[in-house]
Amino acid sequence: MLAGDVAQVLISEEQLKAKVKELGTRIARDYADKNPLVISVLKGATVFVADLIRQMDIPLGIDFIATSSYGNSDASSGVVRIVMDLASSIRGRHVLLVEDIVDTGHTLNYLLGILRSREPASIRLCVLLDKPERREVSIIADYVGFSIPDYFVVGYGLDYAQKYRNLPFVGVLKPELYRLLD
Ligand code: PRP
Ligand code: 7HP
Repeated sequence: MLAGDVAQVLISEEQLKAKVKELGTRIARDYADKNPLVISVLKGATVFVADLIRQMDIPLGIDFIATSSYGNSDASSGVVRIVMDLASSIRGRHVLLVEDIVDTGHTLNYLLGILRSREPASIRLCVLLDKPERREVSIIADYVGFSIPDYFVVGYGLDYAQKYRNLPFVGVLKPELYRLLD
């Protein structure tokens, strides 16, 4: 079983559910009359955003953008690429950018730069997980689910070598499973 590869559950399914509800309620209150465009960063944020928008009882749109920097390893290459762009214009829209995790900060620094240059009415950032100890560029999210220690985590959308995204909790793998695969 997949869950058998996990050494420690860091954030349980129940904790995730409660936090997503709290965040969704807060964000919905802040964006009540703004018809925000919720932009999710593929692939990691998909599970989080799917749950988050269902806790936001307001009109909103969704779009997706895909970046890549980690390849199949547990270390960022530091070079961020857009591998799939948005389908719609964000000019004049109130944008909420949703990410699964901010680690070194390179992905969000790059993305925020690109999105700001497209002249949205506003842009705010919501991250499920924040690893402040690992930061190389300053990123301060407007909405944060959990601040976590410097562990490479999997589950609830987060992968290691494209695996484990479908675990319903956030956990740490058994140490012998972390290897560079490419
Ligand atoms: C992961 C994660 C963030 C980024 C965070 O994406 O989803 O986008 O790394 O790391 P950083 O703050 O050090 O830049 P990844 O490139 O692994 O793609 P994925 O979302 O498809 O897993
Ligand atoms: C990227 C990433 N992907 C999965 N788990 C982590 O802890 C990560 N940090 N940065």
